[in-house]
Amino acid sequence: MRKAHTVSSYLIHKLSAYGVRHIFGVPGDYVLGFYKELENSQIEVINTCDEQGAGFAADAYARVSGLGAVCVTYCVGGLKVANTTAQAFAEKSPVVVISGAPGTNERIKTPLLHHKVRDFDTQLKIFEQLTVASTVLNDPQTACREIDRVFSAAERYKRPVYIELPRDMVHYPVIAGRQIQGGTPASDAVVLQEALHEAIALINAAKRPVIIAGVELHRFGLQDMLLRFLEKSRIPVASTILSKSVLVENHPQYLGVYEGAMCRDEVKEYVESSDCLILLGVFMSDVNLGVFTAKLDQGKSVCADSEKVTIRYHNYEGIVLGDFIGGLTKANIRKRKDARIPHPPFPKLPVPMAKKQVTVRYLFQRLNSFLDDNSIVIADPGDAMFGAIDMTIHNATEFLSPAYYTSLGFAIPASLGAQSARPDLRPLVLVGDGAFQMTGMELSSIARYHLDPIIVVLNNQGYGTERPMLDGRFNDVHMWDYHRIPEVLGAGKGYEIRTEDQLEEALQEAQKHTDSFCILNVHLDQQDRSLALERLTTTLSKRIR
Ligand SMILES: Cc1ncc(C[n+]2csc(CCOP(=O)(O)OP(=O)(O)O)c2C)c(N)n1
Ligand SMILES: [Mg+2]
Repeated sequence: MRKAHTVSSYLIHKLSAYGVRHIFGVPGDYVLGFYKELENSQIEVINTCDEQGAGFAADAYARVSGLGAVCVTYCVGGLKVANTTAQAFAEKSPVVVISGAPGTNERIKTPLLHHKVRDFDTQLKIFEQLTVASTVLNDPQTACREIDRVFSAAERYKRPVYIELPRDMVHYPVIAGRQIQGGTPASDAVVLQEALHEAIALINAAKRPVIIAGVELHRFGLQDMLLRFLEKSRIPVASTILSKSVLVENHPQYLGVYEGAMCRDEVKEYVESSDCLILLGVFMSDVNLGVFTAKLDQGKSVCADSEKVTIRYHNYEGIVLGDFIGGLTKANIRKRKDARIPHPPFPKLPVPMAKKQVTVRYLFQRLNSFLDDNSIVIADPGDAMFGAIDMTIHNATEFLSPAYYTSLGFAIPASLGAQSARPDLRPLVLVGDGAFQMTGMELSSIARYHLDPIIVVLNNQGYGTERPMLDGRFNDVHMWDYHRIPEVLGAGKGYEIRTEDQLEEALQEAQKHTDSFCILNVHLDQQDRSLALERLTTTLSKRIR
């Protein structure tokens, strides 16, 4: 006998079956009934101050544990997670967006119900653009099948999905039928053989092949396969900023982050002088490629992602990424012995000096040595992200940053999501003052759920990334006493930092203080910036003027 379900119990059952243990959101009257069902379930509801915070938290949760979920009310809440869902779509992070909605029985004669924008399906139409599958659960006959369908799509494409739940459907009984089988389709065997044949010949003929490991290897669970390929071939490997930490960064074959003109010279030279580039699951996006300063020659490239395989100028369709990498791993690939890996950055930690103002470079050097096996680094776009490029992350998948879509305000709520998913990790959050002012209030949620991230606010008095492009008063932000936020929240520890020795003291205290979050307000010179940002903004400013 199949278990009797209601629409909501089936949806909750499905979330649990996919490993979701926390759901983020803000309730409203159109979704209160479903919140009560959630409260009575195994899934923990994490209330955020604002829906955008919930959306970013769910995105980070998905990146860390495979699937995330956010639950909001109709339009006033739903439209606030449009941006975070867009980011999850762009960066392939599977988030289930559940939105309450007016009941099917309330929609007769189109009354002007609160939160309605234009038509009852306005929000649905928007989310159709932002997700890979969407549904309105307005029919108990099809509800289970619809839920199965959208979850399968999230799993297969690693992208967000949208489920709208009219409030009168929550307790409707449903019959769960046979589950639709999801998963990935098989590769076309002939095309796969042909592509592998061409790729293997190119790789074996090359003198200095290099792998660039992209973020899809993480999203599609192919990191172990990558390690096997590395082990077998001994080919050196770089990551991109979006895929940073796709493999452990102290791996003996790891070169560092490759990002065109933005990365370290040694990595740039090694990659760009290679006679065979093997790009696996890489997003060919502007920031990922150093704003197109990357010099990657297609004529020397084997490029495989979840959509297609391109070898030199030949396209192969219908190949599953895992089958391609698996094929390379099994093939007779020549083992390399002569790769000379550049030294890691930040070899020696400078002694902290009293009265010496903290610079961006010093800050990252010091933070790099602060990391341990339990750290997960979460960086907001801005110099927080660029400065973090050269940090050495100890374990795989322990660096999160929206390096393609680059929405500010990700990092603080992402630490809520990441630490809910992985309580064994302590987030080190790197955030600009501008970004902090967008979603920093989620520190309140972090306090409420007793999490203990360490927040480093890079306080350079405004939108530092934009100043070298085009400056004006519009790049200033109001000065806050970030270190005094714990006074307002009644939780957390704050530190104001201007000099190297103050930074030292604060970090040592923060390391010991695990009862609550710690926030370090690090004053930086307005003109100071990381080397990577210096290079990026010079390139961008040439295009704007
Ligand atoms: C939501 C959002 N709004 C605006 C931007 C455009 N933007 C890119 S960088 C930047 C400045 C960020 O300032 P801050 O967080 O202080 O970091 P900094 O550049 O100073 O390192 C802005 C406004 C964006 N990326 N995301
Ligand atoms: Mg700033």
